[in-house]
Amino acid sequence: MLDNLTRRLSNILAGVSRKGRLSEDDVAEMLREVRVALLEADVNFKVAKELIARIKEKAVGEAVFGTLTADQTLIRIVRDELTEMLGTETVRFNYGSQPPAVVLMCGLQGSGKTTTTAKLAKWFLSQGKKPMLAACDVQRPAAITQLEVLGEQVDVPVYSRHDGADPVTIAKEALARAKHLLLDVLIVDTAGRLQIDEALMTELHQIYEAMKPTEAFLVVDSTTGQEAVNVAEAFHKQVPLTGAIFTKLDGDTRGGAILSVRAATGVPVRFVGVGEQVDALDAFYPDRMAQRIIGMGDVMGIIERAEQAFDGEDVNDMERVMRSGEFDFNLMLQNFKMMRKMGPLKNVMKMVPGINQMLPEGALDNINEKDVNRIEAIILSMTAKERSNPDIINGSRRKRMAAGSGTSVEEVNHLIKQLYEMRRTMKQLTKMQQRFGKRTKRKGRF
Ligand SMILES: Nc1nc2c(ncn2[C@@H]2O[C@H](COP(=O)(O)OP(=O)(O)OP(=O)(O)O)[C@@H](O)[C@H]2O)c(=O)[nH]1
Ligand SMILES: [Mg+2]
Repeated sequence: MLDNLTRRLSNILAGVSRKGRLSEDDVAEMLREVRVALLEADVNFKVAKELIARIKEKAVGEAVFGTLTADQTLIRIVRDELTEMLGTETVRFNYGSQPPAVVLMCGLQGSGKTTTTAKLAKWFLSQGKKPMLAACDVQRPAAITQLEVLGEQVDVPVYSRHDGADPVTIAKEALARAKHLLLDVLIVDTAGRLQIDEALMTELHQIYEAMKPTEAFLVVDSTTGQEAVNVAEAFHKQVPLTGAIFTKLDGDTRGGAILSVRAATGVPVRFVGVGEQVDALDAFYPDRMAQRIIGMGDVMGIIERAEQAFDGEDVNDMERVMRSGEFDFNLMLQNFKMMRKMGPLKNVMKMVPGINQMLPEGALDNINEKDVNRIEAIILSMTAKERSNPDIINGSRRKRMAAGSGTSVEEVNHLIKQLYEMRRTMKQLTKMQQRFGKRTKRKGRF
């Protein structure tokens, strides 16, 4: 997700850090590069321009030029302004005053509404809530079946009718049923259209009026680029949207629209879809996203994924270790096991701070699980002492490990080097966060 932009921005900011005292010209040059990077990532022109203007204004205001800590101040300003642009605070889910809360899902055809409806249901389950789905897309008979199948998959009830009843009736009946069953949330899937037309808007409007949803989410396909911003604007005029969900971020997208939509329309991004599976939905955190795209990684994101994968098991140890830089091979091995549960390795790796500077371009996309098996084999061929104290691994031990794991000495060397680099990066991150004073705090569950 947004890999190119992340690479560009982290390189620009790393360049600034190497410079020492920054003149006004240096900063102007850096901002010009940031602007180009944003535009190339398909960020809305106006949004990019305003962001740059605000960063400049702050930089002047805080008189960064010529000071020794100009780079740190500047990076902090960039991070803060990006966060501001994405929506300072994480918006919590609004459960309303009386259950069930109603979520209206809307969007163009094929944007991912039905899939995301099921993903959200799964997310609510993970929050300890009891959701129900309403099949209000009666345009295509197959749409109802699709939702029923998905509902079964996530083990959540679906209210549907196959007798041609109109969507408003179905929605109302579903609401009554959800109330009767004392459920917490009703998620209403609606029909899509190829483009925004009268009929779609009228239907949506009717459902909206009948249901008075606490949340109205626009589902947008992130591969549609800037058009996504226009779509959001058009929908927002008809139905007061409370959030946007960008789908297909796992695909080939420059992703700029996701960065522009809130600044351009006021509608905050709430979730992102990162795969076809029902668990491929991530909550969207503006501060983490900002931190991530400037190359500071997303440690909180990794921890959260781990928590989900382990269903409440304590992963504080992992956080402590990652921050302290006391990483050894035992932990690496343990982490591999955890990471396997956390989803495709490359997605998790992308959240590691500084990873862009550590690896050559495209390296993460080439990560495959077979390589991980080889690494695991090497670690397994180590003695307990070697794992906890890698400093003792000399030449002959390296040879033994290579032979024992069916790999080469080069691979063993490489792995050991990686361990030390990881330690260094983790330490740097901790330092960076101390310097900035403001640690990324968990904003709590929704
Ligand atoms: N890779 C990927 N595919 C997704 C994601 N979300 C949805 N899809 C796929 O996109 C396609 C369309 O998804 P649907 O959920 O049927 O879209 P819809 O908006 O309900 O479509 P209509 O009901 O026809 O308007 C399906 O093949 C989904 O599997 C995502 O986050 N990543
Ligand atoms: Mg659908």
